[in-house]
Amino acid sequence: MTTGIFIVSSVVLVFVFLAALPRINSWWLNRNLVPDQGLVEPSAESPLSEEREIVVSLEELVDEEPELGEIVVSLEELVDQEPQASDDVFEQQVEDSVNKKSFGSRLAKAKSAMSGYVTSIRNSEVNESIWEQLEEALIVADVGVAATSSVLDRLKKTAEDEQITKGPELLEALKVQMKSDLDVDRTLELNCEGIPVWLFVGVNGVGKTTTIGKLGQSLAVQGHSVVMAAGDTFRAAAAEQLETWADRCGAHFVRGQEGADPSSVIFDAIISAEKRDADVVLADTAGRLQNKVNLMEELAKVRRVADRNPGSVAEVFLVIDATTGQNGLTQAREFARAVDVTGVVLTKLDGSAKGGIVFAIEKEMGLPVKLVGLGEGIDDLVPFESEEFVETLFSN
Ligand SMILES: Nc1nc2c(ncn2[C@@H]2O[C@H](COP(=O)(O)OP(=O)(O)OP(=O)(O)O)[C@@H](O)[C@H]2O)c(=O)[nH]1
Ligand SMILES: [Mg+2]
Repeated sequence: MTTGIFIVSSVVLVFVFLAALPRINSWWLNRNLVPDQGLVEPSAESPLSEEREIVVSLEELVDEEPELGEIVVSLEELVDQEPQASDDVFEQQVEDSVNKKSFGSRLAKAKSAMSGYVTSIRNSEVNESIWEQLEEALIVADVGVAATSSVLDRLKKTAEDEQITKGPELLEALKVQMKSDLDVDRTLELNCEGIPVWLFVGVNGVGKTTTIGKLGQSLAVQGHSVVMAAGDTFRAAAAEQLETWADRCGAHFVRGQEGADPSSVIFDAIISAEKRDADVVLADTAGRLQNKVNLMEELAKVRRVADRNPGSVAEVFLVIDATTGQNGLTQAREFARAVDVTGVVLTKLDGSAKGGIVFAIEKEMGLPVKLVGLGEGIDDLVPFESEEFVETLFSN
């Protein structure tokens, strides 16, 4: 009998010991984690001490199993709610920033280039020196020699006809004249037979891909479905850059192999747009120098192919970096010759650009500046506002 009790107690003790073994083991591990292994004593902030905390808190979690269920539920709730919340916040951010970042308020450099002259002209009578100051101001603002002399010739005639004698009146007359010069149609064309294609062309690094990304976002916000075509097949990274933008704004994305014919990639995108009944194809192209004849011919081919049924080239945007100043005019001439440009996107007007290039492009090339890039963010693309632009240039 006694022997029986002894055997049963021994068996129970062995079971209790086995059951407690994992806990004893982890207690032993925690106790000996650092010093016994000859490692450096962890400081309060060291990753090792974090590791110990993680071990402990994981064990606590496992001990308190029911709470795990609560965590899973709350994660599920989060996942359910997240898209709704972030979509709303995102759209609100886009709206806010478009309202906040008014065109004029971002033209700091353009304004500061002119402001000294404007103050001086405002305090002058109309005489020989005021004309010299005006000429200098317009050149400094990047209006260009030819456009400046055309602006001043006409202003001199107005000053004579209207007998303007004071600086402030002369400035008002100049503003009226410039606003009227810039009063052109800047509509972005989406109505055409077939799938509208907007091509983006320009020299390297001017902001073509970024502009497509920003534009894709604003078109998406307006409810348009967009297909983006990675027509820059020179580098795989170029397609990846565009794909990132497509993901951000929910556009469908079409790419080809590195080195593929850009025309065929863009044509594939048009077919894909037709299948999914999309509103527009935004087609990227590789940056190229305007004096490389074969590359300009390739661009002409891209345009021809994109214009084939079911596609219809509705816009060819020449993207120009405003900080390159008058060089932008040379680019405009060559690209217009090759691909029949319909409008200009002037980027980086937030940087050191003075903005006067707008007059040169519009007066000398007859090309409307339709969009303006005012930063690298997704909402930093705005329609060109000629009235506000002129007011900002001549404010002080
Ligand atoms: N500050 C500023 N930076 C811009 C603007 N637009 C584009 N950028 C920047 O200019 C750089 C070049 O932009 P991309 O869009 O890669 O230019 P790209 O014309 O596609 O260049 P390639 O494909 O190499 O010819 C990037 O760092 C952009 O973030 C703008 O309006 N303002
Ligand atoms: Mg690019």
